[in-house]
Amino acid sequence: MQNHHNLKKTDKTLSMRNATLISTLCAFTGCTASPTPTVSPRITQMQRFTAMQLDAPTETAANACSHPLDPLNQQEIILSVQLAKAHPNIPAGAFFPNVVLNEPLKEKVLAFQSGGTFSREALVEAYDRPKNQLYRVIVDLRAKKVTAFDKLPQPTQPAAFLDEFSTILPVINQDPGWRAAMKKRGVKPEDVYLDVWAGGDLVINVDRDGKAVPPGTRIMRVLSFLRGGKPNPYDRPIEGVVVAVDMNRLKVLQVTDTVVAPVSQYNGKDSSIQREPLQPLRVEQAKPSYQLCGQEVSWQGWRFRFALHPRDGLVLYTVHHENKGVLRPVAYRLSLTEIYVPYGIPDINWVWRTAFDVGEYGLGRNTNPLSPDTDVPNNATFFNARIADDVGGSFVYPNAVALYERNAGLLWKRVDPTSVEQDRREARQLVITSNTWIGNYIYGINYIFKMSGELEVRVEATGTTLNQGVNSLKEGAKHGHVVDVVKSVNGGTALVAAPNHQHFFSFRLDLDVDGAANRVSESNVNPQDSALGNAFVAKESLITTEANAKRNVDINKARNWKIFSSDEKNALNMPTGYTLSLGDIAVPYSSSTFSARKRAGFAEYPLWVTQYHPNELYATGDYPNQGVIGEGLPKYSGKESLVDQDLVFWVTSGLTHIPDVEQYPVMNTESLLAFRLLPYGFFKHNPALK
Ligand SMILES: [Cu+2]
Repeated sequence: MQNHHNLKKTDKTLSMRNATLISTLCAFTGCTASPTPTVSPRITQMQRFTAMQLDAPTETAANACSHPLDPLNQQEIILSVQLAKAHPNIPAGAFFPNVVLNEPLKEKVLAFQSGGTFSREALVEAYDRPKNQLYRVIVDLRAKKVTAFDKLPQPTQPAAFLDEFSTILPVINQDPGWRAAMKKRGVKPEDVYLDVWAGGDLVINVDRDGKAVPPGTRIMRVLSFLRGGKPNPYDRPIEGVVVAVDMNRLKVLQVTDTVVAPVSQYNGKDSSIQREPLQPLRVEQAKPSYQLCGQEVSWQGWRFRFALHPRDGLVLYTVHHENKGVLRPVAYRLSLTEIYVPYGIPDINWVWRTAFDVGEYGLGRNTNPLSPDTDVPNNATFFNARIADDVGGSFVYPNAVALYERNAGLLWKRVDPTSVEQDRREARQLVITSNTWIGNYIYGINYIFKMSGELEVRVEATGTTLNQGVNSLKEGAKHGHVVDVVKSVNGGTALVAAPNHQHFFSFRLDLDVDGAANRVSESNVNPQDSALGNAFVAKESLITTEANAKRNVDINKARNWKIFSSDEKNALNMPTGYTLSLGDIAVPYSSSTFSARKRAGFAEYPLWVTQYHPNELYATGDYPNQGVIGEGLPKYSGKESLVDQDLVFWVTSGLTHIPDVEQYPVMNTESLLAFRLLPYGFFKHNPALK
């Protein structure tokens, strides 16, 4: 009976930082019952959703459109985990936090001919929770066997996985320390939303009972917000309480109980009170101008593939420009490899809040469905995507990726002065986009193809600021801004502040401009001495090695970078090229000795260039969750030559976020320009002309 009672109470606190998706999935499935905490609620709903037999796009595509880079289908995911499970060293009960296509070697992909045969391999990560042991397994899905098996050095950690977000909840809910901390703040435990995070950098050596904590113990940390039957709990922080949980033994290590600040009882609903209604604005398009073949898109000379990767989210592959039947490569693979979000409050409850959203959670695993007329225009085509769960199955995200054309104003206009003839063209753009829901934030990634031969990439951030409860305006203004003064749960006044923080978005651009062999120059514009005083020149300097390829922007020199083909020349006998132009950037403001900053070494420079190596995929390394300093890009960048090599460009776009009242109670979308790739002698003439 007692057990049953606890179960019901726990049920009410069900919640998780990492994108429950339950509400959105329920919108599709019509489910109404609250999930119970004895199983992962997310998986339960996912399985129900999968039962609808939605197909991911490649699973319905004709064979002629199949390709070696297609994501794993349902049967392949099942087989991958079965093969890994059958390995004698994988213990029963292991979780599978990551099951993904093991991408074939670039040479093999580029040699692939439509309709031909190709290999299929999967990377399977298996995690033994009680032993804190991670395995990395490669399986050959054609030969049905394990081809590589690695027991990774302890304590290498996988990303947070689905089971953890539900398993952790009763551990906290039944904890006397946490319950006492809630009571002290006038909050009933059953009224709390628990927000589950990866552990961060704050190590715990001794638990609250004085017992030593084994080094490398897997930790998750949990924040509390007042739910109280109201929407949007992030507007109602319960300050001063953080629970750290040992995820290997599933027990509380520590409950910090420091600042007591009045808890807001704001109703969270103001965002439904809008200005006067907008009149409908519909896009009429009988059929799109693009063609689809499986995961391949062709439009206005552009041709590329896409996939929703469990970790990287939306990935573009084999980006080409086609003219008169000739396909010319521009990029092999474009992805977002990390999002680093450090908060700036020097407090024990905040210092560990340094999210590494790609490596700790995964973008594809937390995809948020897109909706016509709000996320994207109503003329969009939507794609479902299949992602593995952590126990050997999979689920399909509805509307995971959207593709649409939009009117972008004027492409060109000119007037012939002799005839006064007007010559003008519409600028059309093709956008492919996906959203990720990680806790209080939703991120959008947008690849925007233009008729000018330009590819622009933008990142969007929206959701709710990660709010702080404070005791005075002065306290709230120390490292952020107070955004609201409201009634507290105790009948007094509660102050809610939004703290300063930063977002760093690390993109990996495997560019192949007219082939893999490329060179890169930095272009700097300088005034030039001349008798008439009007001269200035752009000087291009070859970047020869990785050691010289950690670069910064310089607005005084109109600095950008030119990527040239080593082999191809244009009609004027100049190497064909593309310009890389950076957009919104940020510099880290935490101390240079701050451990999370050291693990986010990529953020020290907005551009790095390295020589291509197939396994160098992530700016913070393969395993950044509770990871070590020096992994990832700082390790990839050594002394290798960058001349006439296959080059990889690492671009970090950033947002230094000093929030204010306009971002409360909900943040309007902030759209960052991450970077632009612009043709530079690549075409014969204006590429909008055939
Ligand atoms: Cu922000």
